[in-house]
Amino acid sequence: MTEIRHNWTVEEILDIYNTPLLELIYKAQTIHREFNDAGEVQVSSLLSIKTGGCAEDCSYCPQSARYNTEVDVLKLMTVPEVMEAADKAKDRGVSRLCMGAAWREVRDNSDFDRVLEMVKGVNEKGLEVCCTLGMLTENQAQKLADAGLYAYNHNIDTSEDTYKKIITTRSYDDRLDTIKNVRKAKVSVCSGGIIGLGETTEDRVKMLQTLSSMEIHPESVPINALVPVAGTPLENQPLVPIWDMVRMIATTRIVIPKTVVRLSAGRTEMSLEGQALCFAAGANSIFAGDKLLTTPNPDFNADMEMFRLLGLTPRKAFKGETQPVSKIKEKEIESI
Ligand code: SAM
Ligand code: DTB
Ligand code: SF4
Repeated sequence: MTEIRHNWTVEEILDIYNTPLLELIYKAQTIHREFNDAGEVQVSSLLSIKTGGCAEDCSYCPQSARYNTEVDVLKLMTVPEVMEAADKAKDRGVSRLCMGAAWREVRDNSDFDRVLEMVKGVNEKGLEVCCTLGMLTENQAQKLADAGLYAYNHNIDTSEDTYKKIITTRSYDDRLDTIKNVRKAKVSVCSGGIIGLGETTEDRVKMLQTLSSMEIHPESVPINALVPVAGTPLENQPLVPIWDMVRMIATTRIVIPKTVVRLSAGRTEMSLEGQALCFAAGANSIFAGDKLLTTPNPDFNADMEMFRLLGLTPRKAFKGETQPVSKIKEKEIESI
């Protein structure tokens, strides 16, 4: 039985990342099978409920108000609009709806009240509800939990050092504080990052070291390949080689064995064979639907055909990612 560790060192993780590729995939797949059902893939749908005009300066993001991109600034969607999108996602057999807002942080105003209504409505439809709304206080996290929020996405993106170069309007600690607030509210944590920002292998490994050293591992870890968007400071970044994506996914699987590893942004640039290698390396989730937040994603039917080819099946909602959050011992929460 492989032990779940919270004390991985950067050196150990670096050694894993640099293992000969086929051996790395074998190790990751072996660990994946020990902890998870390797034939099952969790499918989430993304919905941008508040698009563009964000106050932050994240260098990768087309939604920052500071960059001249083609993203239109839109107001917060209405509750009926969101309910319609949720019905569509449910009809497609998606188990989770992730609602994203281009906000620096949540404010206690009528927009937040509306988001709480959205969370309640989507939850009542039997879908797992996820939100990604920027920074949260403990109280806001609790309100979301009370409304029926299942998971909160808040990425740490890269290493602390590189974070400072990519974003100047908030700190790594701000990110970690929000994750703690989400934990305290007993909401499932989704936190990962982006590769292809110009970071080194060591930065990638340091990000995984931070995630794996959390007292309770994130229940899901999205690994995004940068989608370089015209108008952003990172528009000319070269595309991430598929081999880096495979290594990153395999390493995540090995150091955080029970988590749902999400093969996230960047799939439109990946071949089916490349994605198959990512699943072999332990990825067990995707975002499906023709759009991510503002950039394209593979066609939904093409993804279902990929599942058929690879013999993968979408996971049902509420199957329990790792440990149901409600069962996390009070003691563990208090010690965070
Ligand atoms: N504003 C909230 C926040 O920053 O947490 C939520 C939305 S934000 C768009 C969610 C995540 O999308 C970011 O943390 C980042 O990891 C990812 N992301 C944004 N732009 C991206 C891009 N061009 N390529 C890949 N991932 C991207
Ligand atoms: C995550 O890690 N990736 C998703 C989701 N969490 C919110 C977002 C990817 C965004 C890609 C750029 C865009 O479409 O705007
Ligand atoms: Fe705003 Fe989130 Fe984009 Fe940063 S990543 S600019 S916080 S929407």
